[in-house]
Amino acid sequence: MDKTLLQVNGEVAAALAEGRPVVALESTIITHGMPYPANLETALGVEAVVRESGAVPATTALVSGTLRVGLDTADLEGLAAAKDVVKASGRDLAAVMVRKGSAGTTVSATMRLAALAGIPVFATGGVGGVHRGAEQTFDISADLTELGHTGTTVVCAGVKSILDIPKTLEFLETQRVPVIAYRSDDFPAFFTRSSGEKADHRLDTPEEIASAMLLHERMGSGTGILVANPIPEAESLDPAFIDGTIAAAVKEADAQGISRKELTPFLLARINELSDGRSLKANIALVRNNAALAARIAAAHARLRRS
Ligand code: PSU
Ligand code: MN
Repeated sequence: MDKTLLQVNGEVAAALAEGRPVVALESTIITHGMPYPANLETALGVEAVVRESGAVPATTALVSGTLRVGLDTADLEGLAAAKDVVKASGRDLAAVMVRKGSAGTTVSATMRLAALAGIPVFATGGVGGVHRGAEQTFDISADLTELGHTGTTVVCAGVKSILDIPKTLEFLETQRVPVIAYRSDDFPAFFTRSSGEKADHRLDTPEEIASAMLLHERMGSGTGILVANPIPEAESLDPAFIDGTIAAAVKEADAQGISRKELTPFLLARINELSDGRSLKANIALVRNNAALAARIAAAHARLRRS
């Protein structure tokens, strides 16, 4: 791993050097996950939540060929408004860098950059997973294999039922990735607090999660940890309503032959449209909720590492 590939901003570099808590944030949610200007407002709002909760935000992206960790407002505005930006998973970074392109980093790419920078905790909305129909298409997100290779703790709100949730959980088991639900027995389904599947583990405090991170690392496990933080009750959507919306979007994608890396952005955009913005509102609330928990986990982790 070559840290010199990264351009880390001053605030993040200082926090890391002093052992203070930092939370990595992805940028595909900005470039491909939400419409403008909600994407920009969310990106700025999530950084503010991380600060209020006691950590330094480190949004990652590829900007004009440079791997960046910690962005300023102008960078975020540029990414939010850009139309020609790539969606980059970890494997895409090198080729885009060579042609000095810009990209939003997915969960897998952000884990790579966080690991390079030495940031143990990362907050997002939902991770990618095993798509419905994967037995035919083989469409399994690189987020899951990266979780099997990189020791970053990823705080999410579970996965959307655009995915096959039982298969996603099976794949995470195969990849040796612990799945820990926060204050819940069930694995959440992004817009709703339960997917109907049990989570493997439940922990109820940021300190317990930070302790589990340190133990996992001390055993040389070599894999990430997926922390599943259910959407707050008041913001969650009616399961029948959102399931119907997702099913309609998946059907449209099938009919239009949308596949590969276009599939997730297509589904996210269609669900936003078909739900009259209700899914977007829930999405914003849960990302903020995850950012707050990630900051508290990062703070506990920094304290425990010092002691
Ligand atoms: N799921 C969401 N919102 C998102 C994504 C997934 O609810 O913005 C983005 C994340 O960046 C994730 C990526 O890493 O999509 C996964 O894409 P794919 O399914 O093509 O691997
Ligand atoms: Mn895919």
